[in-house]
Amino acid sequence: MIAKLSTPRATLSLIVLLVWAVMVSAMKKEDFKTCSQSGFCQRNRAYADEVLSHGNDFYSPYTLLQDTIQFNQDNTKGSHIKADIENTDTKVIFTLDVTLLQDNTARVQVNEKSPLRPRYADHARYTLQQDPTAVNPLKLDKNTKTGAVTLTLDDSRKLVITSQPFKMDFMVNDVPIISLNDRGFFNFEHLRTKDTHTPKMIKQTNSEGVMEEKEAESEGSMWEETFKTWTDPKPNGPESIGLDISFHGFSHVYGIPEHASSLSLKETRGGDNAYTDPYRLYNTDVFEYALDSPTSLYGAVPFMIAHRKDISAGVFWMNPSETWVDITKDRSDQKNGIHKILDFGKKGGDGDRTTTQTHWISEAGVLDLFVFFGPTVKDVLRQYTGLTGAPAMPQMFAIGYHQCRWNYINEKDVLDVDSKFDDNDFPYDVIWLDIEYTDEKKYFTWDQAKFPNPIDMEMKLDHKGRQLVVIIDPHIKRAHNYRTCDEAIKEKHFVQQPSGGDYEAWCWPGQSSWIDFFNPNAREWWKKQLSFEKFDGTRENVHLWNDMNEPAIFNGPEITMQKEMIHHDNWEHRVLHNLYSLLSHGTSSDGMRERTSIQKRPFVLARGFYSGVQRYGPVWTGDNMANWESLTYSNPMVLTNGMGGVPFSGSDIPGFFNNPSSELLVRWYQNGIFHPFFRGHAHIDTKRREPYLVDEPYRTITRAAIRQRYALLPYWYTLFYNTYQDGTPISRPMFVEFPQDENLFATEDQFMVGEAIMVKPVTAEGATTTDVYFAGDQPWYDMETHERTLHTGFKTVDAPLEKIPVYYRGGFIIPRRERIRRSSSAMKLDPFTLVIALDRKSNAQGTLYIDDGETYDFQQGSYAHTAFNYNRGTLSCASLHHDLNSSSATTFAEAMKQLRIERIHILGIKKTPSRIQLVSDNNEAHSLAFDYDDTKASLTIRDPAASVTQCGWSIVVE
Ligand code: NBV
Repeated sequence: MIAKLSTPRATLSLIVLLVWAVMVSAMKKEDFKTCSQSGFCQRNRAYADEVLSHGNDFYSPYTLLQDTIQFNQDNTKGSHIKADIENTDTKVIFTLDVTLLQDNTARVQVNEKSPLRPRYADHARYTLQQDPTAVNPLKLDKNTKTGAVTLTLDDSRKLVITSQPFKMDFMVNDVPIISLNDRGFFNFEHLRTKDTHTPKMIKQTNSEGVMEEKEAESEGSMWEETFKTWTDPKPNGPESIGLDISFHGFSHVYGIPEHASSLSLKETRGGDNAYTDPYRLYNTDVFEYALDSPTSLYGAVPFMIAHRKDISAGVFWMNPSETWVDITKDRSDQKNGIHKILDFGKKGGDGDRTTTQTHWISEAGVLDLFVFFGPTVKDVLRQYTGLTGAPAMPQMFAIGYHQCRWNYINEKDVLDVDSKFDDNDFPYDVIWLDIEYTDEKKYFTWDQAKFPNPIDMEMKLDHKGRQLVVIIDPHIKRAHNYRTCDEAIKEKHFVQQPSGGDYEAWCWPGQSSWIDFFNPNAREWWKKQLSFEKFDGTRENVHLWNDMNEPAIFNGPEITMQKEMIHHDNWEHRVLHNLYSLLSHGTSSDGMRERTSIQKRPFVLARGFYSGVQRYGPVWTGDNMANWESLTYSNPMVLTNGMGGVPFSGSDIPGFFNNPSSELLVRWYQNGIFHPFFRGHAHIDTKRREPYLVDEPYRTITRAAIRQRYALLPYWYTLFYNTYQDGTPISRPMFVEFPQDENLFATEDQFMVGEAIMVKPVTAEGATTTDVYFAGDQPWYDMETHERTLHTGFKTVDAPLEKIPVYYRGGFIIPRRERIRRSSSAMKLDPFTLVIALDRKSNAQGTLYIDDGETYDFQQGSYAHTAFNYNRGTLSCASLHHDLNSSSATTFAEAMKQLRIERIHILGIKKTPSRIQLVSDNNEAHSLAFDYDDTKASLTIRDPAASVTQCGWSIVVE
């Protein structure tokens, strides 16, 4: 590498890289805070310990003041229950505001009534898609004796607010499923000044046996905090919020990405195989991140789902400051008497007796919590994405294969790689440029020597229907005569230091400043930078990648921004850290959409993320390693993203750092084709590893895997449309489809893609067999051989290198496109193959969604959404269009009517049919050719030529 870097500029790059590498390669877990090193986390854990040490004698000091309770009913705006809460120890008053929202959701907000200065409460404006719609309770009761307030949502759901001590129970059929402050950990640190603060003292016996009083350890971190060489001045003193949330009768909780941890979250304070630290949510760039760890990573979504056989529920702790979540499991919770009421004895086993207790701790802001009643996992995800926004519908190319590397070095390199995909018959859609394409990491510029004619290069790609993604990071090089920097300085678009002046620190370009995405002017300006006029050398087939947006800062504490830095409106970085990622991503995504007169659905990949990210684009699991463990963890990580309302994600294939073996490369591709975001990527120091470079037989096997992804694009696209409508993850945990099967509640090495496909990726080196769990009581069909399995439970199946254990689920119809093409755009008019995987009663159903694959016309009705139904030997279809007779629907269906079914496989059909006929809508019938394979009980109907956009026909198998 050194030999190639001969110019002064290249030398600077090398120095930056080396400095960074030296700094971070020494970096281990000890370079990131543990809870005990994070003052507010330590204080809240200590508070919880103290509460627990008092056992049943403890009473939370927070009391709802009964005479302040107000019920503001408004038939248009819904109703609010408002009341004051007093901390009876400190006499500080807080405001409580409880609202019931549409779709079985409740919101609980607590703020200080008269804070010394406002606390940051403006997060909802960025996090939520729009103001939630409040509704009125069916009934409101106030118990005059106890002061308890009961809000009745409907026949089965209630919310009970207890006043002394303050507690809230969310009840289903009169049994609490979720409780707040059940254990009394609620702790709202009011704003104060150092002069008026009375430190907490503890009594201790000194070495001479004399009792003395000294300041509690927790006092040490209130006004200033040091970590390694960093001192956080904490000008506002303590301002954290802690609350316990119990999930009664639930032994499994999921979500709160991003961690390299298990799907079913682990305990963090004692218990089997427990972590010792809470799960942390604080966007950070952790070099060579550890697996099986609760340490924070690039993204933070404080949303958790609890699931048990009969019900699922969830909570969203809407707070963008640094947050920690402790999880413990109480295996003998009898407190609420729920075990007497619920019928646990039967099949549930011990799992159901467990209450998962969580403790949420945020550094600043206000308490703003949503509770989702479910009752299914899919309901909870719909309720959450109903608030934080529907996952964006991507362009079709976005779900094809992406080829990335740090870096394709020049135009020739890009075009060479592009043509080698064709020469080797590998389909792909997008090629990517990492940071080296720029002139000295000055974003929005090109290195003229390496990329003299980017537009030409892009046109050549476009000619083949392919796209280019370029990286743009949120740090801007401090350089003279660099327009972007000059303008940002002049117009004050950078984050500021507390003492005034632009914040400056060290990142890829050397000395840099960070765009303040909280400043509306900076956002508008940033969007303009993405326009064709400003971003020279880009055209319509160029898309975006926002890396390092945690934000990552080489010489910042924990590789990020000092918390005392100042954003627009004078807010400290501390109060909004995790939102920075969301705003940078969102602004780029808006800018990309606005740059064409006919708006296209933007494609922007980001690394840092926060709740609401699903509105803007995909994320990935960051800088993983090319090893088997990282491949294994890519599955719970992607599944957890889905459970966190972030359906569009994937991992770097086949591992970012280091060189993979050919076997690992193959297995990673075979796994990666079943993750929504499908991209190959590599660190600059690794050997070239485009999938066509690997030796035989690996090359052929990898090609087959990528082709399998392309064949299933119609199914994937339909799933993306489904998640756009209701937030259901695309690659989803098994239990989402089989919610009653407790064997699956912690399953993370096998998953569903949609409702109809089950994958058991092979993630072990040298494996030639694997154990697959066949769930439910319907048949499964091997995707490759079409062989049927009627087995229920575990079964060992052959899984030699060329085999991906993947199965169609009986009862479903899966649309495919089987013509081999070089990219998704070339498949646009290809006919479909339908796979009809029959259930035990010989029925099946499925859907297909089609639109133009790029614009927003689908929102005006230009799409076809077709339901296929195979019942008693007849296949028919019907439109699911929301406005079937609208002109946009009929025009689209007419224009696309040539999209036909060219083949049908019916799997699990017991005997050879005597005749198969296509009956058209005017009742004309003609016979269709077919083949029947009695060893596999599978039938193939040849070229029925039925339209997928215009129904009315039926295919009758006699
Ligand atoms: O831009 C360089 C890399 C990028 O390839 C990778 O995907 C990002 O996650 N980037 C991080 C910067 C530093 C990598 C060590």
